[in-house]
Amino acid sequence: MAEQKVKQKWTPELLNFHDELDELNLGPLWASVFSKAEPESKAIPYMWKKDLILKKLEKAKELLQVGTGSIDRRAVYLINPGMKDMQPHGWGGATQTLYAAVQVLNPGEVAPSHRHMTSAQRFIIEGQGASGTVNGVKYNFEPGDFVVTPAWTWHDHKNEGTEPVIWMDALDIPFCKGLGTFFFEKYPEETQPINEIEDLGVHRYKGGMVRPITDRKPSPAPLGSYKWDLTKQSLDGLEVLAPDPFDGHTVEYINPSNGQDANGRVGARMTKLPVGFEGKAHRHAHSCIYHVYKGSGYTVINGTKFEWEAGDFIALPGWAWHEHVNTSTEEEALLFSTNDLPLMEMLGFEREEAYQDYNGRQEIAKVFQPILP
Ligand code: 1HN
Repeated sequence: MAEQKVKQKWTPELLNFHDELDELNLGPLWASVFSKAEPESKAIPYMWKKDLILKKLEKAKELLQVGTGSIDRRAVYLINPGMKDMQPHGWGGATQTLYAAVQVLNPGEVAPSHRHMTSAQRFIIEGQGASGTVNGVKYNFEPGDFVVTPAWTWHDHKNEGTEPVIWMDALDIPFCKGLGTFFFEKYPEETQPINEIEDLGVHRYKGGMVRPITDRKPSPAPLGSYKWDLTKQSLDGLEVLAPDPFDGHTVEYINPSNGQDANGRVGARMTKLPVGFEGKAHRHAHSCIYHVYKGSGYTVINGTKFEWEAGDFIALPGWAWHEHVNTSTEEEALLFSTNDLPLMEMLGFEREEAYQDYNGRQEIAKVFQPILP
C-alpha cells in the first residue's frame, strides 16, 4: 500500500497542484528540503585572476577620482557567478556570507569617512604611503598588514605617498543584507580627527603575545593593525613542527584582549604552504575567500583544479571539498584568507569532515578556466 503511494507521488495532477500553489505564493513542503541531505551553496567555487582585476582598476583610475564630491571608494568587488541574481541589490558576495573587493587609492586621494554595521577588514597587497584612520587612530598601511575596522567604527583612508596603494577589503555584507541589518552613516566632514598616536595598537602590542594590563578587560579591537613582520615571525616559528595535513602552517588573527577572532563576525588567517606541500582534502560548513599573497600552486575544489599564482582570489563555498598544493620547488606559498567561521561557530553550524578515499586526495575531473584580461 505504502509503495503504491510512492509510485503515485508525482502524477501530472500533483504537478499541476504544485503549480497552482506557486501561483498563490505557496509551496509544497513534501517536494522540497526533505530530499536534501546536505547544504547546497548558492556560491560556486570560483577564481578571479590578479591581472584581470588590476586592469579593470586601471580603467577605474582613468574614469574616477576618489574624494568629497566624487566617489567615496575606488574598488571592484568579486561577484560569485552563482549569486548573480543578488546583484541588482548590490549585495556582492564571493560566498553566501562574505564579500570582498580590491581597492586602489592614488597619491593625494582621500577616501571620506563613514561607518556601517558590517565588519570590515583589509589585507594590504602593494604600495607604500597610505593609511586608514579608525575611530581616531591612524594606521599606516604596509604590504602584508591586516587591518581591522570593527562594525560601526568611523573610518577613512588617505594616500600621502607617491605611489598607488592596493588592498583587499573583506566584509560580511551578504550576511548583513540577508538579515536586513545593513546600517550605514556618512561622517559630517571629509575625515575624522586623529586623537591618538599613530599606529597605537601596533605600539601597544610590539612584543606579540604579551598585552598591556589595561587589556585584561576585553575590547572589540585593541590591536587595530597586525603588522606583516610579526605574522611572518609566527609562521616561521611553526616551521619546526609538522604542517597540518589540510592547512599547512596556518595562523589566525586574534583579538589579544579576549583570545577570539580579530574582528567579531569575520575571521582571517595566513597560511604558509611549505615547498613541496601536498595537502589532503577536507570540507567544513564555513566558507572562505583566499588571496594568494605569494607563491604558486593549485587548490582542488569539488574535483576542479584551480591553478593560482600571486595576486589571485579564490572563493571556497561552505561544505566544498578542498585541498591545497604548493607546486613551486623553491618558494613557499602564502595564502591570506577571510572566513565566516566565527559566524558559523556563534550560530552553532560549524562542522568538518576529512576526505576518506584515495588517501585523502580528490580525483581531478577538470581544470578551471579563469577569465583572462
Ligand atoms: C567600505 O566601507 C570600504 O571603507 C570598502 O574602504 C568596501 C564595501 C561595501 C561597503 C562598505 C572601505 C566597502 C565598504
